[in-house]
Formats: sequence, C-alpha cells, structure tokens
Amino acid sequence: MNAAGASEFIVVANRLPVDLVVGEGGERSWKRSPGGLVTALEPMLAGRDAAWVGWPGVPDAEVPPFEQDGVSLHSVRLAADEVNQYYEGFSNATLWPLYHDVVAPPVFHRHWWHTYVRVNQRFAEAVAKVAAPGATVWVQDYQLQLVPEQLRALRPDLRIGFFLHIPFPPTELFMQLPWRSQIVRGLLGADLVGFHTPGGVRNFRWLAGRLAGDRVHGSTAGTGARPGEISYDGRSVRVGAFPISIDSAALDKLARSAPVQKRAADIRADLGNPKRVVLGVDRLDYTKGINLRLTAFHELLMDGRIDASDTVFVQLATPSRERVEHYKQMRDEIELSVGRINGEFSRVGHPAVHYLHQSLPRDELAAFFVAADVMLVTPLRDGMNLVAKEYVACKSDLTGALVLSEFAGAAGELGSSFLVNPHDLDGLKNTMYSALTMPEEEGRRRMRALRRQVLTHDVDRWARSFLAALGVPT
Ligand code: ADQ
Repeated sequence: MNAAGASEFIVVANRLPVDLVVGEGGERSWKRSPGGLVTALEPMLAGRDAAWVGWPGVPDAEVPPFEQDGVSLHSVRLAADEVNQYYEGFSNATLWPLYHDVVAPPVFHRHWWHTYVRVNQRFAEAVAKVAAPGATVWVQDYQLQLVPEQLRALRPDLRIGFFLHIPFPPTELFMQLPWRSQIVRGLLGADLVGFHTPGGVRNFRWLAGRLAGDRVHGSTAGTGARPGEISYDGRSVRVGAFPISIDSAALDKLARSAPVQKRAADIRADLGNPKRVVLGVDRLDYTKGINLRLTAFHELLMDGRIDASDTVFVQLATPSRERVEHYKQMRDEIELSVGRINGEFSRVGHPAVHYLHQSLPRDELAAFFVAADVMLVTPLRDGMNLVAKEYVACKSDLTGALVLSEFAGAAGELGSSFLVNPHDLDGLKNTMYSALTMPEEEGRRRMRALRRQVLTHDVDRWARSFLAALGVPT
C-alpha cells in the first residue's frame, strides 16, 4: 500500500464503498453501500494497490483515512445542507430525472448548482492530495461531472478517466440544463469519457461540438470497441461505449451452491409451491417501471389470463433516496397498487403479490433469482441494469425467462430476452404472458444465448477495456 499522498490508482465516487453508521451512543461502524456501482467495482479493485475517495454517507462526519480490504479510503466531508443541495437536490432531483428522459420533471435551482460546483471542487482537491505524480484517476458518475476539469487544473500530470453509469440523454433534453456548457466542459477535462452505450457517445460528441465548439477542433466517431476522439484545447479526449457487467463467474458459482439451491426450493415452498414465480428486483426508483409491471400483472389477473392460485409475483425493492420528494410519492403509489391487487386476488395465507421493501444479502438474492420462472426488468430508462445480468448468471439449468425493457442499456447485449416497450401496457401484458407460457425448448435456447453473453462479458472485462482505452497497462 502506498503512503497517503502517493496512490497510483484512485477511484473517486460520490460514495465510499462502505457507509458510516453512527449508533445511538455515537459509536461508529461501517456497512457495505447499496447500489450498482459498488457491486460493479469491487472485484476490479481486489488485489490492486488502490485508493478510493468518496463521501461516507453521513453529514458532517470527520473521518481520518483508513484501509479496508487493501484499499485506502479517503473520506470527503459534506455538511448537511450540502448533502441536501448537491446530492438530494442537483444530483438526484435535477440530473437524475433529466438524464432519464425526464420521466419525472427535473427541478432547476441555482443554489443547488452552486453547491454542486463547490462540492465537486472539494472532491477534486481531495484526489489531488492523494494522487502520486502521474497517477491514474477514475472518476465515477453523474454526481462528479465537473471533477475531470477541476482536477486537471490542479494536477495536469494525472491521467483522468470518467465513466457515466446512467444514460447520457438525448441532445434536446440535455439542452434544457441551464449549466449545460459547464457540464460538457467539465467532462472534457478527462482523457477518456466512457458511457454504457453508443447512443450516449453520439449524444456527447454532438453536444461537445455544440457547447464547447470554440475549443473543439474536430472529432472522430470510433467504431465498435474502438473509442472515438474529440480534439479539445490541444488535447485528445477519447470517447467510447463500455457496457458494464457483473462478476458473472462468482455469481454463477454462488447460485449453483447447495445452500442457495436449497434456499431457492424453500422460497418456492414458502410461496405455496406455485406453478410460476414472477420476480422484480430493484432499487425503489421511479425510473425502474415497478408500477407499470404491477399494473400489467393486475390486468392479467383481471382478464383471467393468469390465476393467483398458481402464479405469484414477488417484488423486492431496496429502500432508496427516501428524502427526495418524487421517491416518497412513488413509494406510496407502489404500495397502494400492491394493496389493491392483494385486496382483490389474495386468499388468506396466499398473497398474489409479495412485496419486500428491504435490502437482502447476496446469497438470499441469488436464491430468489434461482427460484424465479420469469424475471421482470421494465425500466422506462436505465443506463445498463445489472439485475438483468444477475438473473441470467443464476440460471445455470437454463430455466427461466427474462422480460427486459428496450430502454435498459442491457437490451443492446441481451437480445435473446423478451424485449418490451414498458410504456405499451398491452405489449407488456402480452410479453409477460408469452414468457410465462413459452415452450421449454425455446426457453432453454434463449437462456443459453443470454448466458453465453453474460458469462463472457463480465465486469473484469469492462474494467480492463476501459483502462486499456485510457492507456493504463492491465
Ligand atoms: P442502479 O440504478 O442501482 O445502478 P442496477 O444496475 O440494477 O441499478 O443495480 C442495482 C444493484 O442493487 C444490483 O446489483 C442488485 O442486485 C442490487 N439490489 C437491487 N435490489 C436489491 C435488494 N432488494 N436487495 C439487495 N440488493 C439489491 C446504476 C445505474 C444502472 C447501472 C449501474 C452500474 O442506474 O443502470 O447498471 O449503476 O453502472
């Protein structure tokens, strides 16, 4: 491990990979953070000499640097009003809905923006202190889009990569942002800007020409896995698509293990051994289309095409962003729908919908994936969606069907799933019905193709291809 101020490889993300938990008596402990980013990066960092700069998840916490699993963790302190304005405000009530096709209206506040600039600067300064001369810095996600430019101003010797985990929006939508030029210039501070899909790359290249045109002197498109280039301020900024994935082999192994297989059988028994188990697994977020799939399930029951006595729906939802207004409303709507369906179609001891607003341990989640006959992944827009890939990795016996929204980044790779436009309610119902009733041989053929893709394109390959494009030996 390098001494502080001398790390060769630094990940900077809004959150540390662990959350600080402060007990009632003020005692401190650490717990793994929720969400896709940690799941994605953890295997990549294992065994590397790395530092991670991020917020510990609690306002006003002064935390000295410490080491965990061989990674040195550097905490960035945020005051309560900064959490409110930079994180809950600008990141999650402005950028998140804007970048997800404005499925909820984005809120624009100038004071949120000013706090976003100030907090990004603090992250850049924290990295500048930790980084060794010529070190590589990998900046993660929409909360830190100004960091590449701010960090380059402080430390021009560093090699800077940026990866966006959420969609980069259509140009017309991005143009709504009052601070659109600053964000584009912030990103252009990187040596490599990565997105999940080629669509994100196209949108960004167009916007760079439009919004930073005075300093852009030409750009090339790139092909397939080869990034394009934007010539900016006398430097070359590479821009490419790097679809993220999961630690497929590890999950495949976990799902095949005897305890997980046993637990999957127990889950089915606890559900009353129904003919079909339908599953949804999401962070509770309005982009994930949870209510649409509940409505489709409800209508299939009302139409008599499925029967609650032999088909049950399990929705697992991790609590998320509970202080943001849109999330509170959406949770109420979902819980109302669950109550309504159960009121009409459950029997005592046999609910039609099982809804758990809880975060589950990895092996328990794997058991649910193994137990599920049909997996519903129906976001209105999603950067990638790791749940779709996790489900596939857990189905080594080639059973199961994946219903997947066309608007998830994962749809680009998982064409053998049941692709669906979740806005089209009849289409969603028919697709769910097809998945529930598909012939066994068709199911095996589809699942075999899906598994070939997911098992050969894992998160390690994603990280390596990004770092190779950044010019880092891997
Ligand atoms: P998320 O929006 O968080 O990620 P996703 O990619 O599906 O979405 O990852 C969610 C993770 O949380 C998965 O690993 C899943 O297993 C886990 N999870 C969900 N519900 C759970 C529960 N009830 N209990 C335990 N774990 C649960 C963002 C982007 C995505 C992108 C990722 C990675 O929005 O589009 O795929 O980053 O780039």
